Amino acid sequence: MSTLYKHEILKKLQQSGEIPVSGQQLADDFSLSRTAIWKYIKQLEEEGYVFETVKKKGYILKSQPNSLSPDKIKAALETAQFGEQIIFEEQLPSTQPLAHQLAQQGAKAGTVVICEEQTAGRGRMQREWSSQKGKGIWMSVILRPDVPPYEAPQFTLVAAVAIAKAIEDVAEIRPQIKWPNDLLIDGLKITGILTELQADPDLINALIMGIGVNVNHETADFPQEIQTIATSLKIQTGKEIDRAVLVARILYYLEHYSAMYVENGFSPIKKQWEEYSCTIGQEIKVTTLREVVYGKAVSITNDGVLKVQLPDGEIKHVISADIEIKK
Ligand code: BT5
Repeated sequence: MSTLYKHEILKKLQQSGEIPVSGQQLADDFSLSRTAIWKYIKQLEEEGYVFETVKKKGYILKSQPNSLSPDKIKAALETAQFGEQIIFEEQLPSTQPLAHQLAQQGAKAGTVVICEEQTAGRGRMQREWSSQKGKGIWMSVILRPDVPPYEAPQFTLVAAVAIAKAIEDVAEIRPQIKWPNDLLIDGLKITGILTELQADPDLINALIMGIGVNVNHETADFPQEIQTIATSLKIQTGKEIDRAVLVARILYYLEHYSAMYVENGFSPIKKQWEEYSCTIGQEIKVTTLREVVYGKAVSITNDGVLKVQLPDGEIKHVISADIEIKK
């Protein structure tokens, strides 16, 4: 059976809402037999779609599974290129290595690797990233921006704006960006971003953008050790969020803002970043690979570098670090 027909039948039923669509009508539209249509409907039911059958009238789509199937993501996509290619797995150790491998084999910009569960999800510097089954968005997106490798860290900031906007559209709640790679709601972490690079000395081959969003977790779904620092959209809004719709929205903004960055650099995106930021103006602790310093986050530069004023007045430029906001 063809996934294309399944996808099209689903789209028709989605579009017709509460008006029943008859098996005969679907059969005519797709030049299939009524038995074939019935088989596609059965297949969709096995995937978690629920239909009401109205006698002599046809099918009404009553509910859809909260799954991340490529069919469902694609039905919500509004991009030119991102998400055209979606590799979906029920379970992976992490989406990052597979995306790296596909990028090396020439996968196009906008290719997505996504899964329901990661068994060895990771953060920066090999820290663990907890990725419960069916609860969140665990995905890697391949980008191929035509910029020099030293600009790669700025894509973390670009992605942060893209994800913040998508969350605002879909979940109707406003996250804050904590420089460089966290999104917070109510001071708790909702999203982490991991930007990795495949590059020659002066050319980026691919950026592998790892995105983790906690969506439909209850507090008890998180491992004990992060229950006091992590949160989900469901905890914050009280609503179950359709993950496929959120993925499609993230891809939409990621495509938009990464193109804008390649065209004009970070400065046109900087204002948006600042509007979401909870970092600027705060007293912070900065931990880099070499040292720990305390100071006030004064601004970010047009290149996305954080400027920190130390107690003696010196301004320090921080490219990469962990920061902690002091209350
Ligand atoms: C990050 O690292 O925040 C980047 C996370 C990127 C995850 C995505 S999921 C798809 C792709 N595939 C992967 O394997 N990874 C990417 P970092 O700033 O180092 O933060 C890691 C820290 O966040 C951990 O040490 C925990 O304290 C905390 N943490 C772990 N899991 C979390 C979760 N689900 N929600 C909130 N905080 C979490």
